[in-house]
Amino acid sequence: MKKEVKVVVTGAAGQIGYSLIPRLVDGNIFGDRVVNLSLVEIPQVVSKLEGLAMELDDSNFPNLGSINYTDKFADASKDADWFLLVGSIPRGIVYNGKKIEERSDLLQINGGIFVNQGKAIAKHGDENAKVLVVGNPANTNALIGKSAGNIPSQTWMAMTMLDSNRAKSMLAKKISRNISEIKKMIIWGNHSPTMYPDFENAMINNESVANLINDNDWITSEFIPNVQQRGKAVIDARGASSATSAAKAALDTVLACENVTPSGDCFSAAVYSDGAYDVPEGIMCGFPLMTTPDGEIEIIRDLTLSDNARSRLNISVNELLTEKEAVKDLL
Ligand code: NAX
Repeated sequence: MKKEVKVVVTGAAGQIGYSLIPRLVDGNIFGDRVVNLSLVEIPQVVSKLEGLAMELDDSNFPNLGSINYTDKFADASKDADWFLLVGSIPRGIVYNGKKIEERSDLLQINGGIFVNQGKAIAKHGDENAKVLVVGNPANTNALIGKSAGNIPSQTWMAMTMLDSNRAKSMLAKKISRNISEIKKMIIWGNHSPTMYPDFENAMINNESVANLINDNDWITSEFIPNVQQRGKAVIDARGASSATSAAKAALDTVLACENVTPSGDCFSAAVYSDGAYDVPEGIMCGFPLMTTPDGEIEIIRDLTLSDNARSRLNISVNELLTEKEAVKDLL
């Protein structure tokens, strides 16, 4: 294993970035390795990163290596091991004189950004680089980025860990168990309100969580919709989208990829579909994943989906196919 790790974070001056970046260098994610940070922002904002760099220095993190900040993604990408692509243009802002309200406009604008980032990662990133897309629409942004470069040894993912963490929290509260006991909490499909949080494969000590709950009404009328709509609920309550929990989920994803997955567990992220579970090839879909002893990220293929789960997954897959169609000129 390398003694140093280089991590690129885009959207570094945003609210997720502020919670995420210090925790990348606190020793909990990369252990003893020195963490070199390459922080990326748009030109209008990049100077603010000087303040963040000052705060990182002042925090006395023993594992903090170099800090660079730039508005040039390709420069930031050189030999990077990890890319946390948080930055994207949110819905509702005025961009090039037009208010961005439609999901299709959002897909196009962010898609253009992810084409360039995908090319730069393929050209300049480490050949085994891992890429986690957080910026929405995360699955389709990741598909665009991966398609632009397409280096098979680099791993592209879109984040669904926050949805998985939210689901675990709701299940643990319902059955008064500690959250750490819940294993195999899989999010299938798109990171959107069509996602399917799979309560049927979730386990506690080899017991099915679904059996322990034994309350189908709660599952269908509270658990599934509340996981699917949790992002909106946080926005309604806080007046801003999830930030510290999103940062924690990004860190949890990195940690899951950096460590061999314990037997009997898996982690959630969207990866490129190769036809597993009959999901059409060529979309970024949420699957159950494991990290192998040689550091590969693989889909766990031996789980069972009930008819109900399958029909919910199909809805999300169809949404991903529609999104793919909307950006086909970028692929
Ligand atoms: P903020 O608006 O606070 O920050 C985003 C930052 O990205 C801004 O500083 C902006 O200047 C920068 N940026 C935009 N385009 C960029 C580019 N091309 N290169 C570099 N930087 C760029 O948003 P924040 O709350 O931090 O959220 C960031 C993204 O995460 C949003 O797209 C949001 O929708 C998404 N989320 C995804 C989640 C997930 O589970 N996948 C959950 C949380 C969050 O909603």
